[in-house]
Amino acid sequence: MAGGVAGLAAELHGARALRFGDFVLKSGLASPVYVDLRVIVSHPLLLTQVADLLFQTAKDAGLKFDSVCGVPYTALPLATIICSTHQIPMLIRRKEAKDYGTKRLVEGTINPGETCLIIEDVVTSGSSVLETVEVLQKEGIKVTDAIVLLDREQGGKARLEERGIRLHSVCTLSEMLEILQEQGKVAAEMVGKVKKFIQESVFEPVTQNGPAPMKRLCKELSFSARAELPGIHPVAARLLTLMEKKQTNLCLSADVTNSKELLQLAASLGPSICILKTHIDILNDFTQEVIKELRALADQHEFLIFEDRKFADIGNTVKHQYEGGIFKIASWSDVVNAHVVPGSGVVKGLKEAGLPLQRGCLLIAEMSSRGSLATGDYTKAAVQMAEENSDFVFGFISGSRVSNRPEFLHLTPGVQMQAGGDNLGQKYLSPKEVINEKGSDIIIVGRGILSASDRLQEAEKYRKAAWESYLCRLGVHVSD
Ligand code: 5BU
Repeated sequence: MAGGVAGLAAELHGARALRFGDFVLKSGLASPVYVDLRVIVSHPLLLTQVADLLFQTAKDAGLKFDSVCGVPYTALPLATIICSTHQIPMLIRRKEAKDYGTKRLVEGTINPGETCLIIEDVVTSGSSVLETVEVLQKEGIKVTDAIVLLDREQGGKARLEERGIRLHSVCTLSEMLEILQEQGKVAAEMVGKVKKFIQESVFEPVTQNGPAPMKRLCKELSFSARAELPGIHPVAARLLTLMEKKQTNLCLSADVTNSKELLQLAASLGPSICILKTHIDILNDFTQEVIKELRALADQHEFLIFEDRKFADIGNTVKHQYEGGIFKIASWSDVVNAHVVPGSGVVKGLKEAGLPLQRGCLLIAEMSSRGSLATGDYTKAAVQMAEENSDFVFGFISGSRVSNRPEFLHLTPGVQMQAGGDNLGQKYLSPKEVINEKGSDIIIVGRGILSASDRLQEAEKYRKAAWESYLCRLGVHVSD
């Protein structure tokens, strides 16, 4: 096996599946190493070599299994080669259930009680393997072992073991490093840097009960530290500071149609929230007087007002819509948001009206609704537009952390204590999933709070859940 791994290390390095330098990972971590095994699909010999090594590792471990399932997507072709070469039935896990049609999450013949072996290309925290394991287990399939090509040694093995899954790796990142150093492909200094990085960025469970949220043993900045960042947008700084002071990262989506109810909500829930989000055009009895009172409550209880207007027209039109009309949004709303579909003109138009008033803007990078088209390259374009307009844009509406820059805030709608959705396309995640797993900063909650009999008590539940998830993310232990 050692010879195989040495050859493999050189091949992977040659194919740029392993790169060394300065990278920023999806999690926001700066990393001296970048592992992208997706590229191996362009190197058929290497692909076969990897598949052989994975199968050999399973054989060496004496594993018995009835089927093989690759974690989507890179491990899919690897599982295919293994299954085809050794005549083993394969299972395919769908990443998303189809919105229509059969709604199957696993393709292939499912025989409950049979054992399936998981194949993965690289494991960091173990989350992707766990997701696949959970889907298979729900179908009644036994999963006890997973084979991975490269273990990044950042806590995945231990986390999987906690959940009853043994992880067997063809190679660890440290072993790979040592081989590449011996082969003269990576300098000793870089090897040291990467080893230090591995040690400092281990994912570890931080609570004793239930599925453990992960703490990143790396620099995840606190809200108050982010408020002090050089060049931070003034609205972001104000928001981050009041969040830390009031210990809340809850935004109330005050979707009510009566102004008295809106003001009552602002008065009673004000101390629990960092932002009150309005849809001012759903009020049946709007007057500028309501706005005056709402502003006074915002100042009294120290929360920001965010008119969720979702501007989406050419710059000239949105500027009028923002500062004029009946609502005169720019005159009272600290924050507004915009779709990026018109291109950067939308931000430029809003900026002309908003900058002189020291307002801030969030770009809609992703939406919580089923079938949203704001994904992939569209989301990336939103991030780029924010970066290019950071004098006015200070963050995103998104389902997860879409930018690694700590000066940008992420606000996530579609949050309720129980996952699920409504019958008009809304999808819900829990506060913990949004803050801890998706890396967002602020949860936006509407009906989760508004439909409760005691709205204040419910708001406090959401505030605590989101705040504790934030503390978890920082690595602070939370005790009841
Ligand atoms: P809910 O009652 O918690 O489902 O309300 C969510 C609010 O957030 C509601 O006002 C929506 O208009 C708003 N929203 C959303 O749900 N999803 C999105 O992607 C965006 C806004 Br952008």
